[in-house]
Amino acid sequence: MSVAVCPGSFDPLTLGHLDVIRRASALFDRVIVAVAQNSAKSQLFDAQRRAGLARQALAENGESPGIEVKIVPGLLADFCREQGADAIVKGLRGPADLYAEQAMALMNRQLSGVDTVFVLGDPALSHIASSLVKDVARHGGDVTAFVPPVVARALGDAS
Ligand code: COD
Repeated sequence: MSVAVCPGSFDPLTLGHLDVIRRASALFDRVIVAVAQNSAKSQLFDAQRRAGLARQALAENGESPGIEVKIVPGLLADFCREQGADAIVKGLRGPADLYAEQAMALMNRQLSGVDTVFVLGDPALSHIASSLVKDVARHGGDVTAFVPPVVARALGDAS
């Protein structure tokens, strides 16, 4: 059985993330959506809440039973080894994403031996980023076109 780890901050999960998870699920038998900490970013929702929202969004969306959500307690490379991952799957919105992802992919491969597979996201969703969505919500804007309904409600409550 092939296992992919789909990592991110998911603060919060967006339709862009869901697209990448769906693409990973078409390529691998099992997909672990790995909710991790990006030390360069401050988080709106804590890890438990981010994972809970991701689980609810996947259920709401009728996603496959081969997809599960787990929290990464530390290093992604350690998590991948523990989970027996065959690959890490990341989404690319454009060249800027590749620039940022290249160093992480090489680091993770050296630490764990696990390669990163990149999928190009849907161009119709390439402008969607958690940080932008949070900013729109913070200023009272409508985020329903960018995130699953459960996330839109959570952002509304947090604003
Ligand atoms: N379309 C396509 N892809 C998208 C879209 C979109 N609209 N939005 C996001 N994505 C992709 C991103 O390019 C990324 O690949 C993935 O979805 C997750 O995005 P984010 O923003 O939720 O997550 P990041 O980039 O903050 O995640 C970074 C990690 C948390 C994975 C990283 O910091 C990490 O591995 N942390 C754990 C500690 C660790 O191991 N550190 C060392 C890393 S080498």
